[in-house]
Amino acid sequence: MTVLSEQPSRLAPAALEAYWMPFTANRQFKQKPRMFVRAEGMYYTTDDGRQILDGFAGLWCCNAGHGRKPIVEAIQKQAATMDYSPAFQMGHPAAFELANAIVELAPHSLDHVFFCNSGSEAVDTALKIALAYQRARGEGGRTRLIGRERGYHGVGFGGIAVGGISANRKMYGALMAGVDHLPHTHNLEKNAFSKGQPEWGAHLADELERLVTLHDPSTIAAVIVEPMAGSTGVLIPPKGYLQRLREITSKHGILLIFDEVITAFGRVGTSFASDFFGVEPDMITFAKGVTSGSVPMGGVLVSNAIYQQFMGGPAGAIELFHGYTYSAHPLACAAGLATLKLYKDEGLFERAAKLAPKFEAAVHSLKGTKHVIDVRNIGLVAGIELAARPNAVGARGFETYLACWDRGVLVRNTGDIIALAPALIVEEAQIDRIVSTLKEVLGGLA
Ligand code: PXG
Ligand code: PLP
Repeated sequence: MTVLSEQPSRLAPAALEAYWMPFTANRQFKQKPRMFVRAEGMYYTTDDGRQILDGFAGLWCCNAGHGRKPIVEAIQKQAATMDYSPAFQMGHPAAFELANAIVELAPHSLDHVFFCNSGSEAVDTALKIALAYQRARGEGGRTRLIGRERGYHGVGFGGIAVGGISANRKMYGALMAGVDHLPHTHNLEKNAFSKGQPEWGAHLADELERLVTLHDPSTIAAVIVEPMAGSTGVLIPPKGYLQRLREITSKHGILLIFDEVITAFGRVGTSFASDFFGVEPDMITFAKGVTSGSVPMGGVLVSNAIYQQFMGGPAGAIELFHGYTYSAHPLACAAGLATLKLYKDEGLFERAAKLAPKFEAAVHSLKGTKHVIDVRNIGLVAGIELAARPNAVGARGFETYLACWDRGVLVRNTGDIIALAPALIVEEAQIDRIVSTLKEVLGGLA
C-alpha cells in the first residue's frame, strides 16, 4: 500500500483510516488532520512546516521541553546496549537506580516504587495494592474504594470506576462494585477568579465522614484523589481541603492515594504536589513527567508501612501477584534517570516556582475577555473557563483550540475549559504569546 503523497512527510487521506485514534473525533480529524513531525524545546513542527508553540507540554508530560539532548542520548545508548530485560524474577541496574532517584525526591515516608507503563496502569496498580494491603493486615473486609466526582484516573477499569467523568464511564457497564465518590470542589459562585488555592470549600472534605458513616470504616480500603484535578479542567484544592482528607482517612485506617500523574515532577513548582500542599498520602501514582514524555512509564510510590506489610511471609514467596511485561523497561528507566538529572541540573522545579507568579498574572489578565467566566491557576497550570454556548456545550472550547492552532499555539480544551501547562523551560515572552493569542481568539469568537 502506498502511504506517501507527493510531500514526503504528508500522508495520503486513505493512509489515515487504519489508526483508530484515542479520545479523538476520528472522522472530523481525518478530514482535516493536525499532524506533528518534529519537536524541539518549546516548539512542534507540523507536516506543512509550521512552528507551533507548545502551551501544554504535549499532554501534560514533556516537562523538560522537547527533544532534550541528554534524554535523547540516554535512550539511544540504552537501546544500543540492552533493549529489554525480563521484569519478573530478574532486574537491571537502571531500574534500581531510578527507584532510588524517585524516592530521593519523594515525601519522606514514601520510599518504595512499583513501576508500570502509564498513569492508567499506575492507578490500577495502586488500587490493587490498597486492597491487598488491607487484606494482608487482616482487614480483608475493606474492599470499598472512594474517588471523587470529576476525577480522572486514566482509562483502566479501576481508574474509570473511581473516576468521576461520566463520558468515560457510561458506556462500560457496571464497572467495579463497591465504589463511592466524594463531591467535586468546583463552585464558580464562591471561587471564580481565585489565584492559587480558593478560600472556600475545605468543608467538602467532610463529606468523607458521611460516606464513612454510611458504609462503615471497616469496609473502606482507600480514597483516591488528584491533589489538583487536571483533566476535568483544572480544579485547585480549596485551602485546608487535602489536610482534612488526610485527617479523616488516618482516623479511620483508610489509605489516602494522591494521583499525581499530572502534578508530579515540577508541574506546581515542587517535586510532587504533596510537597506543595504539605500533605503526605500513603501512595502516589506518577507517570508523564518522570520521563518528560519521552518513553512511556508510570509508577506507584508506596509508604514503607505498606511495603513492609507484604514482607512478612516466607522469603521465597512472591509477595505481590502483579506486574507488567514492561515494568521498569530499560529504555524508560534510562529516559527517567536522564530526565531527573536534567530537572536537577537545570533547576527546573525551582524555575517553575519562580515563574509561577508571572504566569499567574498573565493568565489572570484574561479576566474581562469575552466569554471568560473563570481563571484558575497553580504552579505552571491554568484553567480558563468559557461560558458554554447555549445548546452547544464544548463547541466554544473546541473552536478556541482550533483557532489557537491556526495561530501557531497549542492549548488543550476539555469542553469549554482551556487548560495551559507549558514545559518548565517556558520563557516569559512565550507565556505572553500564549495569553495574547487566547485574548485575540476569544475576542473574535461567537
Ligand atoms: N491519572 C491522572 C491524574 C491523569 O491526569 C492518568 C491518570 C492516566 O494516565 P495515562 O498515562 O494512562 O494517560 C492521567 C492522564 C487531558 C489529558 O487532556 C489528561 C491525561 C491524559 C490525556 C489527556 O487533560 N491524564
Ligand atoms: N495478554 C496476554 C495474552 C499476555 O500474555 C500478556 C502478558 O504476558 C498480557 C495480556 C499483559 O501484557 P503486559 O504485561 O504488557 O501488560
